[in-house]
Amino acid sequence: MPVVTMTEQARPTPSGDGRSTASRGGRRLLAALAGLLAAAVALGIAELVAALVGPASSPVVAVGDAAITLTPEPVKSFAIRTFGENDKIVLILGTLVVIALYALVIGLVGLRNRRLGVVGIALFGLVGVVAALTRPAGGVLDGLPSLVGAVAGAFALLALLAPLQLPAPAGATSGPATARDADAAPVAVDRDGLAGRLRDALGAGDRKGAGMDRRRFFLSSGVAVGVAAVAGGGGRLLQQRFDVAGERSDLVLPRPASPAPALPAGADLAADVDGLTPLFTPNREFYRVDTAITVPQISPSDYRLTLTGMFDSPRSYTLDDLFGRDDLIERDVTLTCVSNEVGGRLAGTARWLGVPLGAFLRENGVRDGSDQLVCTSSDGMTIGAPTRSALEVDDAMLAFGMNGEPLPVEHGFPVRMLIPGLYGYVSACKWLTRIEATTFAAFDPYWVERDWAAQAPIKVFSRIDTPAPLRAFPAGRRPIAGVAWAQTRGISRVEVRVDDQDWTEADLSPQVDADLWRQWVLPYDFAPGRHEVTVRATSADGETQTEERARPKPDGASGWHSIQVISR
Ligand SMILES: Nc1nc2c(c(=O)[nH]1)N[C@H]1C(S)=C(S)[C@@H](COP(=O)(O)O)O[C@H]1N2
Ligand SMILES: [Mo]
Repeated sequence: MPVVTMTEQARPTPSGDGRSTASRGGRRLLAALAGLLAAAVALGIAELVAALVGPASSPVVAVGDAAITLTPEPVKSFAIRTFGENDKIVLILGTLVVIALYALVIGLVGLRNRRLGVVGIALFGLVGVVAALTRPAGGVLDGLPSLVGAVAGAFALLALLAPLQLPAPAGATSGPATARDADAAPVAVDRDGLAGRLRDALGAGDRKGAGMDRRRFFLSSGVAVGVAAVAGGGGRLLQQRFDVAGERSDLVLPRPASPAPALPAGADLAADVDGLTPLFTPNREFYRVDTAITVPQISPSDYRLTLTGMFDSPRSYTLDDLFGRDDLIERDVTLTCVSNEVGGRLAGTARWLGVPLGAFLRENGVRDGSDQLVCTSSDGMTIGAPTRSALEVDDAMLAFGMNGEPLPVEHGFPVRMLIPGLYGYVSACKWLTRIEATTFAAFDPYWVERDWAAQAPIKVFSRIDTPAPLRAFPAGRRPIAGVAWAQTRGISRVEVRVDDQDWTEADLSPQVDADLWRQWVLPYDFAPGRHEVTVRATSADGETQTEERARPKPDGASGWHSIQVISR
């Protein structure tokens, strides 16, 4: 890099106050850092206050929540498709990056005009407050973390910028020690390079000091980092007091009056076929789709399920009320997401335990005029299910058990709805706290407002799990295998086509229940080369999966799953 050695006298700087452009660059760099640290302090303090109010009131969470609500639907589906389970982590990271960029700018603005810098922080706080207050489940207190955080951030910004302010130009040299030798020569100045600015900012290679108090700046920075880390880390830790994991694991599930039918021998073909999806999905591996950045934490003892709207005799239920019923059912059901693409993995099967939904609704006197049940979760999500399906679909339930455990918190603890045959977004409301009997005409729930279909029965679907596409394997005999589903109807046939040969029927796992997917396997002799493998399923009521491709929006993807494989 070009380093020019010279004296101040030899070459006066253009900034008439006798200071080099490089030192100005250095100050800017430190000012930007000041902005960043002020934001860190603001966020850290906000996390601490959120530990009093509740995790969802944290500005990062609230702003992320708002971003999810405001994000155009295509972007949202793209995020679900691309990042899957990690969509929320990506969102939080994105939010933090935006905040960081904004904070850098605030630091620079604050260097020129402190008042404007403070206004910038105030705006930042305002966004957090508004985001927290406008959450569907938001209360007045939810604005507090952003408010207090912003005040702390403003103080931090002022404290950090103070050492960067230049002393008054003429003769006011009573300033900081580092400015003492302001006229010393020679100095090494790399006028424009970033490295030079950095060096200048850090005080290396420039003994001149540029009239700012670096030592004080770095001291204040250290304090800011400490405050941000302790408040933020402590806040996060303290927020765990809202966690209900402990209470969840203390719960003892009641026994069902009607247990799940026994599985036939050899029910799970995955035992013999590598790479085939197991019949039951372990809870930890069960796909998760929701808009909740912080998972709602509902204490079992606080839980209430309220019924409103078109009921003759609506009651409100505690968890004990639900657990204590004598008509509990246990059923094996496959749940799937409307966002699932052809070949996608947004589906899972579990053994669910809960209250039979039809009986439950009838005993509360659901009226004939209601054709939609609007289910509301504790975080304000609304999911609208057809009243008729809720009443008539066998095995529809208010579920509180999943594979022998209380529902995992991510999957709706303590109670969710489940209606086999409907995609999750029109049936499977998690963290369910209210059911309103109403009509489709009267209310559009969350996803319908975003142009997804109001009614969405699951489409006949089949997927190839193995062999994996485009990963070469030795030529010869190996199974082609996967799963197929058509909940409430069941699967009666799965056919596989390799290249342009005829369709061949695959073996199916034993029929367990129409609400359950079926595994399919077809052993096949692969000649060396590249092959195209395609699958299609037929439901027990005779509908063969359509070849016609449709995107997930508005009512679920369709089309045959087809992959390229290579054998050598
Ligand atoms: N409260 C709430 N319930 C919800 C959702 C949500 O975002 N919030 N998403 C729905 C969707 S789109 C699906 S596919 C299922 C997914 O359930 P899972 O996460 O347990 O697999 O939950 C449904 N229930
Ligand atoms: Mo979904």
